[in-house]
Amino acid sequence: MLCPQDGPTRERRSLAGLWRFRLDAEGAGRTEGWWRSPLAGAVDIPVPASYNDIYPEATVRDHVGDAWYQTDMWVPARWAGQRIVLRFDAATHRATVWVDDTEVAEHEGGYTPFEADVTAHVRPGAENRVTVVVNNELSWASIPPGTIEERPDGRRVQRYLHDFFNYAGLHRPVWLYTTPPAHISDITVTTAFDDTTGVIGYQVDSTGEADSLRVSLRDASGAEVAAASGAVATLRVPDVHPWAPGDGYLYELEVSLLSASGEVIDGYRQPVGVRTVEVRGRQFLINGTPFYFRGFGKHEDAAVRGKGHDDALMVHDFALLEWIGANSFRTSHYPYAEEVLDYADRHGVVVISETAAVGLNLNIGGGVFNSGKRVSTYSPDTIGEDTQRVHLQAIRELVARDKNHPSVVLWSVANEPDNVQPEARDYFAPLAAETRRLDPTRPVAYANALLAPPDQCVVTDLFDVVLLNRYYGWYFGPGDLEAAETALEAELRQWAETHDKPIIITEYGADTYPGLRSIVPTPWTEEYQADLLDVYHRVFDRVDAVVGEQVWNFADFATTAGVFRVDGNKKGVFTRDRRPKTAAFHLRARWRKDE
Ligand code: GCB
Repeated sequence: MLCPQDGPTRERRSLAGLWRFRLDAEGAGRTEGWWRSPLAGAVDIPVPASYNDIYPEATVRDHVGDAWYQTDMWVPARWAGQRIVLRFDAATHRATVWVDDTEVAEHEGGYTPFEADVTAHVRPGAENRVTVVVNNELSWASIPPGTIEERPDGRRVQRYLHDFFNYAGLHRPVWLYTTPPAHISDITVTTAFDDTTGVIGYQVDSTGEADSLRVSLRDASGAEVAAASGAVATLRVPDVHPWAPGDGYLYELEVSLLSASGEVIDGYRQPVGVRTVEVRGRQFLINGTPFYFRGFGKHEDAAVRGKGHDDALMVHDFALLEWIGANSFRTSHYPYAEEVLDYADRHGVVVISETAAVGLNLNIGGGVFNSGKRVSTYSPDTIGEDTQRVHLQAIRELVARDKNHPSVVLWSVANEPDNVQPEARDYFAPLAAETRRLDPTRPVAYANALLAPPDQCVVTDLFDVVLLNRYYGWYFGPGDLEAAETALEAELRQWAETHDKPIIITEYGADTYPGLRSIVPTPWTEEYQADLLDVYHRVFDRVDAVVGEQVWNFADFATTAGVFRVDGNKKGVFTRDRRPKTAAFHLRARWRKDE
């Protein structure tokens, strides 16, 4: 799916700003037709942002149900004759959109874009009303899943099995943009090497009347290095400059749709990073060279804006990643804004791109395990066919959006699902197969929680890489780092012996209250977090199959209140406002030791 872009044949308008907003806990708006007129009793709401923390009422923060957004947009008169598209980069978790009185789009899934051709519904040279109802309810048929508890006093409370706050709203930019009626609708690029020559395959999909198609590949200085014609072809670039970790070198593929007289009907510029990814035995290779992941699981999370995309925060986070010596991160636990992937592409940061399938596990809630007997996760009334159908669609939309990003080297189809029950295999086999069918160029994995030793997990063989989230010394044996070291090493060796696959530790860490200090090992102190990371690192360095370490978490983040949480999850190496804890300096010393 192509991003909106400005260019000689295309123009885009951001609809960012203050919109009208009204909560609708009773769901009255759909029956009363609130899209038909200016929203009564509306307040201002910023877009993009989560709405939850903008106003100081618990009824806003904890709202469950529909929330209405509305704005008026001017469509330039010069756009007459163009194809006009309304695009939402994200509406969490589902939305219905109207232009004036007409419904133009409906979308399920809170972290991938959707759009509608609104040419027939807008009036160029006039003001048009856009109304969006965003719904934040989680169910067994949503990704992520959840349930709603009806309280005797009439309140509805959202319950979920994941450990981050259920922020909702229009989290990412909203665009109104044009393409010509005949236009380029999709581009798929694959890259390989033939010795030092880059081999770039492309496929262009287009819609409408055009005579031919031309592509030109330019290097970063703008010089043409290869050209071809036709919708599908291969380009060869001698002495190619590869995209590599730490070297975000990008070429640009300019695609032109031509009329019979050679006039450009539509043009699109697609950045291209030439790189390969391969899993060979217990190695993860980028451009044929073993790669070791250093970095974090992150969240899109900040004060006030919640999960709202913010360029200032994004650039700051990347600067902190560089400062600390990280070369990678995982988009835990949902696809991040595409701006983040563009940035990672341009700066050579490696990304594990994850779907929003988190909490598919009734035996664990956000890292905290149920005590006692295991319950059945997979059943017609819980994680079942409906969940799987929505999950498959989430994978399709993720791959469609991220397939051309060189920074993305691995798909993670889920975080910590139940991987022990036999039904897990029936649930995951089609997902792994579909991900590979959609993208044969990248390995596929899921992040595994400590529920099953390698011989009891029923899905590992379906995947290419073992991603492990481990909390020895925290949830298991809190305070006992000696026991943690022994147990971690024993388990990692068992994984390495049972499966001939690379292992990335995608989570390890400890909640840490900034400023709490202690001489003796004491959970929640800054020293304990730093010591725990040091212990894990000693073990990683002793086990060859470990090809990566991603600390949980980059920064403290908001989550559901509970006795395990002090004003959010505090496993950040940085605080929520991005100040370093002691552990940050330990990581920097390790990750930048060769500089
Ligand atoms: C996990 C989850 C993550 C939690 C983390 C924790 O295993 O994957 O979402 O936030 O543990 O801190 O408990």
